[in-house]
This record gives sequence, structure tokens and C-alpha cells, in this order.
Amino acid sequence: VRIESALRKALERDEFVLHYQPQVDLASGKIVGMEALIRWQHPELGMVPPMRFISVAEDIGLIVPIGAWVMRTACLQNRAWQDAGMGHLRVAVNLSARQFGSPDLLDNISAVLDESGLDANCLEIELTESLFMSDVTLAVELLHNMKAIGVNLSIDDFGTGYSSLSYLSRFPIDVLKIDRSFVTNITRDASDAALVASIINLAHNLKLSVIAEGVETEEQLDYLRRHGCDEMQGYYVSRPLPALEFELLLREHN
Ligand code: G
Ligand code: G
Ligand code: NA
Ligand code: MN
Repeated sequence: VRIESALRKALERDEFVLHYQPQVDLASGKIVGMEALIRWQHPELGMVPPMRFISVAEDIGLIVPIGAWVMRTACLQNRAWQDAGMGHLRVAVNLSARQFGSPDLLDNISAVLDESGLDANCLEIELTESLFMSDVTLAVELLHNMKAIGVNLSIDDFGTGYSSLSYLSRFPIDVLKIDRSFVTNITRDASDAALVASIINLAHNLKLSVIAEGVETEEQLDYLRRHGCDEMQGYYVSRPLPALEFELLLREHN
């Protein structure tokens, strides 16, 4: 109960922050984008991780304004980095189910792109397979409307959901994000290794780009590179960082 009432005040008190985790292109070795991940800095509770408040925010109807804050902040930050000469970076934001169903979503994306002046192709929206399950026809329409704005669409945690593969050819998706649980064991477990190689092939056969999440070791990176994975994200390069630290990493790395 305490967390709920505190959460209701968190936006107006400006207690949320975004951390950014780099996404590296395996061919060039450069940071080409970043995933924005929300944190809540409560004056007494301390740093509250998203696992502890995102589902609460969904339940009490706060995820739509919080999600709008995330998208706006991420786009403004990306535009500021681009203006500072950091390159044509892409920022990815996570979308929750409630946001996906919200009537304001498309207008909100357009408004935030207008306000920030960010190219639509520098924004990526991360969706999970569960978002598509309740109404596939509606989901297909929404995704096409999002694509019409020009943003990139990715499927987060790919491989862990229950949906059939048929949606992949029906939905205008750009990127598959291979779930961390498969990547963790690629150098130890032959079936996870085979799964990851298969997901990379599947993505490429469908003309999608593929990014591996949760890469922590050189050996995992070697495997992904040998199998033609396009990009990687994980502690091997960096954990998610506050904006200032991310900017330092960018300057040093790229
Ligand atoms: O950053 P961390 O590993 O603690 O994130 C844990 C979970 O919280 C991840 O599943 C991530 O997708 C989710 N998450 C992080 N930021 C956001 C956000 O802005 N919106 C939503 N809906 N989920 C987020
Ligand atoms: O569900 P989603 O993929 O959006 O969540 C990303 C989560 O994974 C964040 O909480 C982030 O902190 C975490 N994460 C990112 N890279 C790594 C990694 O290399 N190892 C582990 N264990 N977690 C990671
Ligand atoms: Na994500
Ligand atoms: Mn993920």
C-alpha cells in the first residue's frame, strides 16, 4: 500500500530516472543504440528496481503516464546526444501491455518525436509476445500504424513467450531480441546454442535484424559473431548506466 501511494506522487516529484544500456554492432564494434531502463529513486525506499513497481503501476493505472514520461525522456536525451555529436543513435523503450492498448499511444509517439525533433527511425519500441495474444487483428493494425510513423519495432525476450511463429511474418517487426536465458548457456548447453543459431537464421530469413541480450563473456560474444548475430547488449560491454556515465562510455568507446 505504501508503495502505491508513493508511486502516485513519483512523477510529479520527478523521482524517476532512466539508465541506458549500450547496444553494440558486432561488425563495427561501435555502440549504435541503447535500451532505456527506468529506475525509481525514492527518498526513503532508495533505488527501487522496475521489477518492484512496473506491475504495481500497471495495476493502479499509472503505467500509461509513466510510459509516456519514459518515451519523452528517452527521445529528448537521444536528441541531445545527437546534437552533441554522438552519432545517429537509436534508443529503445519498453512498452507494457496497458500502453499497447492505450488510445493515446500513437498520438503520444508522434508528439514526442515532434517535440524532440528526433528522427522516427532513432526510436525503437520493444514489445513482448504477450502483447499480441489477446487480439491479434487489433495488434496487427496497431503495429502497422506504429510503423507508419516510422519507428522501429522489436520483440523483447524472444523465445520465452507462448505465441506461435506465424505472427512473425504477419507483423511488421524489425528486430528480434534473443532472450538472455538462451544466451547465458550458449557455451555450455548444446541445445541453447542450437536455439540461438536457429533464431539468428530465422530472423535473417525473415529479413529481420537480431540482437542478443545478456552477453557477459567473450566466449558468448565469439559464438554470436560466428553465427552472424547483428548486435549485442549485456554486461560484457556495460550494465545499464545513468545518462552522464553512458555519455562518457560513448565518448570513450566510439
Ligand atoms: O533494468 P532491469 O534489468 O532491472 O529491468 C527489469 C525489467 O523491467 C525488464 O523486464 C524491463 O523490460 C522492465 N523495464 C525497465 N524499464 C521499463 C520501462 O520503462 N517500461 C516498462 N514497461 N518496463 C520496463
Ligand atoms: O526484460 P528486459 O530485456 O527488458 O530486461 C533487461 C534486463 O536485463 C535489465 O534488468 C538489465 O539490467 C538486465 N541485463 C542486461 N544485461 C544483462 C547481463 O548481461 N546479465 C544479466 N544478468 N542481466 C542483464
Ligand atoms: Na527490454
Ligand atoms: Mn529482454
